[in-house]
Amino acid sequence: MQTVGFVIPTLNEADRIGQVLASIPRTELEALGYRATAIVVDGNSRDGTREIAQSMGAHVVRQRGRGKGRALRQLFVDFPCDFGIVIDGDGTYPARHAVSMMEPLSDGADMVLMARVRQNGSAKADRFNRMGNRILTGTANLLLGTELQDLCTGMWGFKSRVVRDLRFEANGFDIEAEVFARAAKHGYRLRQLEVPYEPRDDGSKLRPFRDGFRIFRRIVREALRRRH
Ligand SMILES: Nc1nc2c(ncn2[C@@H]2O[C@H](COP(=O)(O)OP(=O)(O)OP(=O)(O)O)[C@@H](O)[C@H]2O)c(=O)[nH]1
Ligand SMILES: [Mg+2]
Repeated sequence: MQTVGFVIPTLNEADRIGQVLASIPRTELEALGYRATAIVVDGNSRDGTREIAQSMGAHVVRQRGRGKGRALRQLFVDFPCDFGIVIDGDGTYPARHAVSMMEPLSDGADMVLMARVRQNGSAKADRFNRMGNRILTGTANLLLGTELQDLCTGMWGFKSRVVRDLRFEANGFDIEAEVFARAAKHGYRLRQLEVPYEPRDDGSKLRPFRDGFRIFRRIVREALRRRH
């Protein structure tokens, strides 16, 4: 049986990590021939996130340093499964959609990116992020020659060799921009699917201006790197 590791970054997600872990579609994946494991990579939460994750059978890793990028990179070195699915630990992405990611991943695709489609209109708090994401996605497509639908999605899958081959540097929320840009540049085949998304109304770790700027800077760096 092939293995699929769900990589879940968390920072103080005690209210939500339980629901994310419970919604991993283990049975459906098993029926398709995949054994799922949950790997929570935690940024030193102080609200009991790690304990909850452990009690639900997840493999829990404490990250070194801070930031979502550092957390993911720590797991990518020697990634232990055949496939990986990154999914935020805040319950905003439906883990059950992982099932639909396996067909492209087991076939021609090296990565599958899940583009967010907002449900029930758009919450006010989310409107700003959404606009920022549109601008960043458009900038990336322009500068990198990609056709990305959602540069900052927190749900994406990969064949393990992709994260083993590419050496990433991003420490924070610019990790997705770096991964997608490099994968595209290296000729890896990216498939995009849509996924329903429920924006959170509290507990966000994203600081729109600071993180938006870092993502922008990352896109520019990757674009300049392409010319060498
Ligand atoms: N390990 C780790 N996880 C983090 C860190 N910062 C954020 N996360 C997690 O990364 C995921 C995404 O963070 P969010 O704060 O939801 O950021 P976002 O999804 O871009 O922003 P929202 O639209 O407000 O949800 C969540 O599961 C967080 O708990 C960190 O420093 N370390
Ligand atoms: Mg989120």
